[in-house]
Amino acid sequence: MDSRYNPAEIEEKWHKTWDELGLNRTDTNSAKPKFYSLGMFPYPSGSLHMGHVRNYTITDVIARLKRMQGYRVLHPMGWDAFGLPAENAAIDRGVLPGKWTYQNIEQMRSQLKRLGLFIDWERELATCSPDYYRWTQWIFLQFFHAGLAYQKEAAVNWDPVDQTVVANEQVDSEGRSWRSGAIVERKLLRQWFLKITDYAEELLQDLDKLPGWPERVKLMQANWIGKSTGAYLEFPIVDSQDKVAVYTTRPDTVYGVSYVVLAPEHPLTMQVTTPENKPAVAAFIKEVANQSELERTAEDKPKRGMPTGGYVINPFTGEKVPIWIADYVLYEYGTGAVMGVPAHDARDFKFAKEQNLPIQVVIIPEGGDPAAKLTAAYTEPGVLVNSQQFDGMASGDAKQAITEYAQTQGFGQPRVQYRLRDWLISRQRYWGAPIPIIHCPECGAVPVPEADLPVVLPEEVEFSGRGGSPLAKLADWVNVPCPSCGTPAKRETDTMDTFIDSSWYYLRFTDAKNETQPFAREKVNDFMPVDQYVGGIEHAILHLLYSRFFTKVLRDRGLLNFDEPFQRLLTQGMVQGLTYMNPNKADKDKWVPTYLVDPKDPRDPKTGEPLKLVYATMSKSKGNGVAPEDVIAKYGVDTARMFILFKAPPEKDLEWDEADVEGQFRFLNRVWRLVTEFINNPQAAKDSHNSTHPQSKSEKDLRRSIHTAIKEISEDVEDGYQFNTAISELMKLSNALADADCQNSPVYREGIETLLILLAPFAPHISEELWHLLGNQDSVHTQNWLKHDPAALITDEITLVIQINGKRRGDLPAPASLDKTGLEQFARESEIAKKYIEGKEIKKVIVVPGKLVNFVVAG
Ligand code: ANZ
Ligand code: ZN
Repeated sequence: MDSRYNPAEIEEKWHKTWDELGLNRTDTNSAKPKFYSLGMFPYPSGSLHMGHVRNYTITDVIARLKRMQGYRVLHPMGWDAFGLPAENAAIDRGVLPGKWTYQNIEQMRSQLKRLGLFIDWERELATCSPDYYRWTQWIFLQFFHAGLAYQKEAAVNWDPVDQTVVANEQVDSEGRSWRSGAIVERKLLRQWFLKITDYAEELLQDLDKLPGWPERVKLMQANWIGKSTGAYLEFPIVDSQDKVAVYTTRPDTVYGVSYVVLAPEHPLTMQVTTPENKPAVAAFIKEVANQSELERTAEDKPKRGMPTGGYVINPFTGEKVPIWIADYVLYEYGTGAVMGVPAHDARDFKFAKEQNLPIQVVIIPEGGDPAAKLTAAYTEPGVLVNSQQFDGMASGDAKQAITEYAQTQGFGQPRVQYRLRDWLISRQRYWGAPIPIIHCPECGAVPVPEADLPVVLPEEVEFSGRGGSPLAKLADWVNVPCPSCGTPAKRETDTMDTFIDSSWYYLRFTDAKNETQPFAREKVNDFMPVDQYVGGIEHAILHLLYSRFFTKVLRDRGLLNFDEPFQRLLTQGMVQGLTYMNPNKADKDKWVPTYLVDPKDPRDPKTGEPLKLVYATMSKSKGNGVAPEDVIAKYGVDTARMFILFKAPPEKDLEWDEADVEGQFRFLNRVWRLVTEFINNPQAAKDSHNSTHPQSKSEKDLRRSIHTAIKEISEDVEDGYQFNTAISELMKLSNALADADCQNSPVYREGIETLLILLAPFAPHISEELWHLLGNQDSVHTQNWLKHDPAALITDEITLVIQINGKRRGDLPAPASLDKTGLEQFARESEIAKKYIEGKEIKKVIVVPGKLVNFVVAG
């Protein structure tokens, strides 16, 4: 028999056979429990990178394992195929977005197929295909009918380079768009929103139903939702019927209000401004309108503002308080107005100092001096002073008492506030799902009738360059009669945020071919929720929050019957490669692509400065990527998988290291040799039936190793997918086989078979090939996962420690069968004991069975 391991040959062969046998298809035998293993679907950029390979290797191992453990497994794949890069390609290269996208899908599909993953390709979907986005549009209409999709004039983040709106969450901490990297501007536009705020409380509460999610992801979601509790208080405007409503988390400080501040965009701003202040206020409003939210709220920036000349009355004191406007008050949060309490809020303190506004202390530390001068805001809890009937009360109690008082007096009430905003979903872009709405001059926004879905995205369009949606220029497409009254009307030309497409794709996989509904209720309820979801931490907030929101809305529409889409979540670490870094530079500028550097004398090609070699997340710009196809060509898929799984636990970053890749290749070669030598041994046992009665010490030892491996690996994969330690156990088992002295025994055959079954989910091709070389007709992947035999783990030898007067003098192997008396006798006769007790009086012997014998001697 050929003793050479040739991965390329066997991998291709088994892909074909598995396909023919349909092993990768979803088992629909409903007698089995279900398991849904899902990796976050990729954007079809055109080439598979190592992060993808890691992601889908993890879900594949889980899928294969669960399958062997008796589950019917759903492990699908699709394409998150709408989005801006396709449009940019159209602009830059003149290729139609649809064509570009489908070509990329072709290419990535064949790269994925080369990995031999057990993916049910019959359920493949692409979000840009009309048979998918038809249902995206249908779901949008569900939101619309539920009153959860609405239009509103909004100050939006405008990306001046890509000429599109980006959501708040798509702007980074420096105020840059995640798309183009340009600093975003503010612009007023009529936009579509989804009312995710209606679900804020449930999205927060239900995090408790997700014990299988990483704590840090749940914390990020909770912070994003940002629940706070406080009070809503109304300050009547002097000489007006109107009131300024504020939201405060510190009603206990209301006697310390020095001023109230309106957001410049607040509708009352111009009304309260006195004529002489109007020009300055109007100019200020205009200026602020161009700033991003981040600029306005940055901690380190001076707070800018000005008086309006108007006043309110503090309803608690009856005092007149000036109304200001300032950039740090955001129109979209709370009521868009705040009460300024400089003594107890850091931001107000700064502002009052800068603007020379009075500072009135109303909370002091227990036993503190009410007259002491503040050098900074006192923001800790304390005792109330200068607060009339509330003086002397603890600030915590005062929050409630003051809110209750306001409520009985009719100028306030308790209020819960969330930082979460409604989700802005309209994009002035082409390559997305058209929003299925027709704007009629008579009826307003009219939904496209369900029978007319999908609203097809015209494929042949002209890209004249960036700026505006090409859809708006297609008169034939835009102009349609109103579905309700027949008046000439216009289609909505905005398309949906691509996060909408990915908010429900996991549902579609349960019934991907359905032509009459997005999914059948019984199918979605059968396979959902996803049992194990795997993807990058970059999706910790948005994608996961949106998906949870969609699930809850669809549940409330009666389309499905579960509360949460993803039972367990694994956020995989990044794949890192070695790259050069200039330690004198910051951020993006510090990376120098490896291909520009002479490894013998690594220097910055621009400045000549010496460079450091470090691990960093693989990326094109750093030039430190390792192409999956190169690794596969050199070592095969199984080695790539083994390396990825062995090098780091799935949630940790993984440092690509060629030497370790080779190490795994050598291991697989060892397995190959071990099994082929066994096959070539004419005396080898023909079956392993009698292996349960090992006779010789070698047989017993080997059998213990076999069942230890089964036990340990089963625990490792159950317990947080510790694939790295599982692979260590496989290595131990292969060593035990190599060292065993019973090649002809049925136990040895049991060992070989066990090794292949346990290896199968990790290195599926080599284990299948060897399984067949062993003479098996069926697939190793249809074998049942193994259960360990507890009897095999029992050792018949213990290590006995000998003590003299409690002091350890040595140890020796002893038969496990000995009882207390037998052990004492055995210990007395040992060389160690003889040496120490000869000629001495033994006063007492203490025996701990299985462990030690202690001789207490005199003298
Ligand atoms: C008076 C006060 C006194 C406040 C004090 C704090 C300390 P969270 O916890 O994030 O909900 N605030 C309210 N609406 C605002 C807006 N639209 N723009 C900017 N700031 C706003 O924060 C609530 C607190 O943030 C509120 O409580 C308010 O200031 C401010 F010693 O009211 B506070
Ligand atoms: Zn109409």
